[in-house]
Amino acid sequence: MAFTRPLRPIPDDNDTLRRRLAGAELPALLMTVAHLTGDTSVLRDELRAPGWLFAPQGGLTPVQQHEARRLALAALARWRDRGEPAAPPAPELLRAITTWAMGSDTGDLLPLLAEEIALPEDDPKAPGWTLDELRPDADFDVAVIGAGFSGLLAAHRLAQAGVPVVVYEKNPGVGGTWFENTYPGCRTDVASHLYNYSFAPRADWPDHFCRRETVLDYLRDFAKESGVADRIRFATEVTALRWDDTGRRWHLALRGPGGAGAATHRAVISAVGQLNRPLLPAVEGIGSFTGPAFHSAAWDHSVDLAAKRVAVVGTGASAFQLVPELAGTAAEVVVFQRNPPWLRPTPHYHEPMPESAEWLLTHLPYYAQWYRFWLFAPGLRGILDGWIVDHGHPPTERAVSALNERLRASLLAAMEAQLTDAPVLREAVVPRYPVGAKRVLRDDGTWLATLKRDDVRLVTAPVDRETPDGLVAGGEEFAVDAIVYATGFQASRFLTPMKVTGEHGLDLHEHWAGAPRAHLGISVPHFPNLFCLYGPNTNLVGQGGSIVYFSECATAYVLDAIRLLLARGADTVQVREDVHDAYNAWVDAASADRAWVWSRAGGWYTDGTRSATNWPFSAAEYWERTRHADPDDLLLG
Ligand code: N01
Repeated sequence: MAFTRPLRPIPDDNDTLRRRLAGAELPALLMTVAHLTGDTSVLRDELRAPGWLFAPQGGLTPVQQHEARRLALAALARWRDRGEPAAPPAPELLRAITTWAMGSDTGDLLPLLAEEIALPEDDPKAPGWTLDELRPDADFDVAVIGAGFSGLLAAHRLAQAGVPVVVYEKNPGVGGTWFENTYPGCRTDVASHLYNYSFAPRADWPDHFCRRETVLDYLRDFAKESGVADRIRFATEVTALRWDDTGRRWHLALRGPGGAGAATHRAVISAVGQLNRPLLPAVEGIGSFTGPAFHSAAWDHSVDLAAKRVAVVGTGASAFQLVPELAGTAAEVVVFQRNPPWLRPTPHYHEPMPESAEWLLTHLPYYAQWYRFWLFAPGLRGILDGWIVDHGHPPTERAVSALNERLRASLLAAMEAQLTDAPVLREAVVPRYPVGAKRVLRDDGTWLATLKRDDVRLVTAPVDRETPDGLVAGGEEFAVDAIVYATGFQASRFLTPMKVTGEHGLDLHEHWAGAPRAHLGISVPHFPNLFCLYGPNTNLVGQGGSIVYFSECATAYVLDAIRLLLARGADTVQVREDVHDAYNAWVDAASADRAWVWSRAGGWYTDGTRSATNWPFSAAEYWERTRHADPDDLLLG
């Protein structure tokens, strides 16, 4: 991996170029060609992808693909022969290209899109200031808690600004959730080329959706190459944070290799994640099983599951990946399902990247940016609309709007096509809740094929209790040799189990009283100089971008708030209470009209009355709100 890599020239002879283009994602290639040549005539209506990302090549037919390749090759060869340099697209060209791709005018999105198409070395979200420039004598430093995607990013940005930073990481290595989740089959379900920092892309992701080991390698490489690794105190858990009203700094209680410790810092960024603390179900008798039993996020690799009878509780994203890996190795897998997942067709989910993809990403100027845009942009428009409740529809547990009904029909058709030979299974696996109420999982046929196997049994009765021999569900006992609880995380219990005490001894968790809220998911009134990444209401549900993108946005905001503090000679910064309250009223009102809060299906997106986890708007909305810290929203002291 390299942060930025100089592009290499494209070949002189057209036969070689033609071969290299074979692995191109054609919508992205056409956009690249239009950009480089300035000639948008290649962006023909008949070559516009009919739907976003439901299939490779945007679902273009072989005939369309042939024509797109032919046009692209001819235009690229002419551009190469003219020897023209590659430059960022002018706004009108950017608008024309993205409007073609998205099927509606992108005039309102241009500043965001310009950032997306920027080269990694331009890194538009990097802080444009340094501590030395603003306040060279400032006694200011930051503690970052957690060295996952968000924590490494925050530490890197602070280092870029010359702000002293220490990262506390409870594990012996970087990666956060990617360090901890070692279950078989663990991989991303966001496209690999989007699942990296915008300014540190990787051209050589081996798979469309990378395995956990590859993601972890990326984060390790990033920590090393950026120098952030040297700032991390590994195996050191922050157990408590206490704000000192007089000294105006945070006191941290630590538990590390040498036992208990303490540290003080001017500011703290919590980057502990939402999906960090495993959740075991509240079933009677849990702990009484005499064989091995463990959570999917705490996989016990000392247990050999070959030829064993294994129970897996849950059918969320983790179970969806690990059950197919166990099937065929274990003697039998018994899957306990409460709510089945909706499945989104992704035929290339387990496939490697095409052979020449890396070549294109490293040779063809701006192809990497347009490819990323193609992966990123679908949710900028449209997808969110599918989750919004239309009270006039009227909403039901089948669908919450006419658009939601259409989404349901298309996902259902794809599932039914796999279930023509399994009518009994069909009854069990078609969800009885609206699409979007839970995470929609990426499907290439593996899941339902696994459930059809003779050595896999699906149990839909509720788990009543754990016994010394196995699990009882619907009154029947299932004797097994091992139990895997793929039952998710305590997502809404933000910043636990840390004890966080703010101004005048205010306890954060008592203050929240089970309903965590923060301004932009970042700041809580009365907790000065404390910032959260991936905090309350920042989980993105298919509306474009990725959670890495959200971390980049939130981190840009945090750095800007710190800039204000330094530039104005202040010691503290915190959000105004009225701003925080108005913001959260706006979020809660919108959330109430999203499929995940409206539906009774439950799960980690909701507590039954509201959502503490999900962002109910578009990614563009979050980008807009986090571009700058508005001094009018803040109290500087
Ligand atoms: O957890 P989950 P997860 N009896 O909470 C069931 C990310 N992720 O670890 O739906 C029976 O989604 C529960 O049933 P129900 C991703 O954001 C990403 O799978 O509540 N079942 C559900 O089926 C994801 O959303 C990847 O009715 C019980 C399951 O357990 C998030 O992590 C991979 C039960 C829990 O599903 C969490 O996913 C993995 C009980 N008593 C995870 N209690 C990628 O691909 C709970 N369940 C990147």
